[in-house]
Amino acid sequence: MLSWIRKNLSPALIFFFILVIQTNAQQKPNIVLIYLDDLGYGDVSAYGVGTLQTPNMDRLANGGLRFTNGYASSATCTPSRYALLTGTYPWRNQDAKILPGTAPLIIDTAQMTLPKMLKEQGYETAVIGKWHLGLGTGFVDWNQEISPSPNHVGFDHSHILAATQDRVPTVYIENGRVVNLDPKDPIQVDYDKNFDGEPTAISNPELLTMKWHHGHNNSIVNGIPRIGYMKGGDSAKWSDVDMADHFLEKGKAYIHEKAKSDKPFFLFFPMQQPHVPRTPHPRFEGKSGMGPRGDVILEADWVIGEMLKTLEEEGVLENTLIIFSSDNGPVLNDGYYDDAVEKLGDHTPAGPFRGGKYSLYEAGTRVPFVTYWKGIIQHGVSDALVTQIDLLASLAALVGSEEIGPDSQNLLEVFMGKSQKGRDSFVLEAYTKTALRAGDWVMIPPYPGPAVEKNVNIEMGNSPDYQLYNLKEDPGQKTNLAQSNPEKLEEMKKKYQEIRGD
Ligand code: NG6
Ligand code: CA
Repeated sequence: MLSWIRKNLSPALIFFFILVIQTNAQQKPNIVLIYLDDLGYGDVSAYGVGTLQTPNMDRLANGGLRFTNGYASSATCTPSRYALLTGTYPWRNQDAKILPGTAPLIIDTAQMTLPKMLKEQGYETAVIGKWHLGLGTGFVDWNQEISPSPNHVGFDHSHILAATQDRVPTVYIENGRVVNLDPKDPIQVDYDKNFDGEPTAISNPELLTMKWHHGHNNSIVNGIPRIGYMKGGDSAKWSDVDMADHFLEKGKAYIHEKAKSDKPFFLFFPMQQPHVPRTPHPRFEGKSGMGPRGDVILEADWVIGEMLKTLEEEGVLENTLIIFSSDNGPVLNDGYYDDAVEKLGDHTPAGPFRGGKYSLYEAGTRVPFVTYWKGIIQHGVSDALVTQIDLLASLAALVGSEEIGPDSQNLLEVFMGKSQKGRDSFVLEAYTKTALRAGDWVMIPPYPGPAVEKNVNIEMGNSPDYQLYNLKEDPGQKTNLAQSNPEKLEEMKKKYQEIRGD
């Protein structure tokens, strides 16, 4: 046989065959991206700052690589998700801001995305959870197939909530179709005006089981007042307290099915906790002693544990890279009276950082960030500067693609724990304002607006003056060095302008 091969095939051809055999043998890992909503740096006990205990998040953080300088691109949801999936700074896209439930899809269907890149490399792809990147192209008819949807930007399968748990429509959408919709009770959604005769939090406060604090006084669903007006679609409405179980069941079913496939899979699992309204299943009610915010974090932690168990049961945990992070920093009162402030106790959701969700200060964007791959990534802590924007180029490098995305950097070696050399710099975004992190420094340009957003009680980072902080010496951003270190300030201003290009 061997001599036949030598006689009849050229050495080049033999080399080619060996290569083909080798490439097939190197199986690409599954990738599971667990992405929480408003979870703070200090909400994960492995980060060692808060008092809430999150054993399953810790299992990832302590068994994998825990980043202390890991950033969401933004201090709010939509822009962070946009950057994560496209590898593009969200401030390059004016539409990448908190979207209503009726907003059109803000990812161009021609644009490269993380799931598209993985699909090109042989992956099966799915998103199960919160979307909040818009749907359709303009007016959406929720009673027909909604297009474009996640299925048009790289996901083979999608089972989502359109925007946020506090925004209508309060229904699940699978592959562009509202689930359990009765055609005789069509859904209508409007963000400007109510439908005649429909109760709202203002007209019928007696129907409320949760009180609104600011915003959130439009349609009432399951006793909870929402943002936006909705009529019809009763049979399709989700149950808030069952949402965690619902997405878990869908996530588990996906893993069970795809673990048997010979293709690798990518599961984007964006969870709704601890975003408002915080509606823990009764199993978790009162469990944290911190009110619903703490309870839903424990619920999310349990869900993550169940997802890990499912990967183990299927025997694929060793061949699965898990990435765990959050879309922005923490907020306590985000529009409902739910005891988040009153029952916080000693817990510190923002960790050692200043600000929170919506803020240019660190707690807005510095989030829990973990890479975990059993048997491959050695456990440890990395202080390298990494951002979610870098996942596109880095995962591309992992699976043999050359896609990079405009602003994404290939930090694969860093994510795998083989290098400590992260990014040099990064322009973070908060509520359409931006600031520069470079090395140990951060520079926040002057912005008008209140220093503290009263409703949420968060320092926004607005100031008439330039702000400059050395985060290594002063992680809490207490001492503004703009006056005392003018050279550094100039250097940072220059770099910021270079990146922003304006
Ligand atoms: C704000 C909401 C807040 C939350 C946020 C989006 C009000 C007053 N506040 O406009 O409750 O829904 O949008 O959060 O309506 S995010 O995490 O999806 O960006
Ligand atoms: Ca969020």
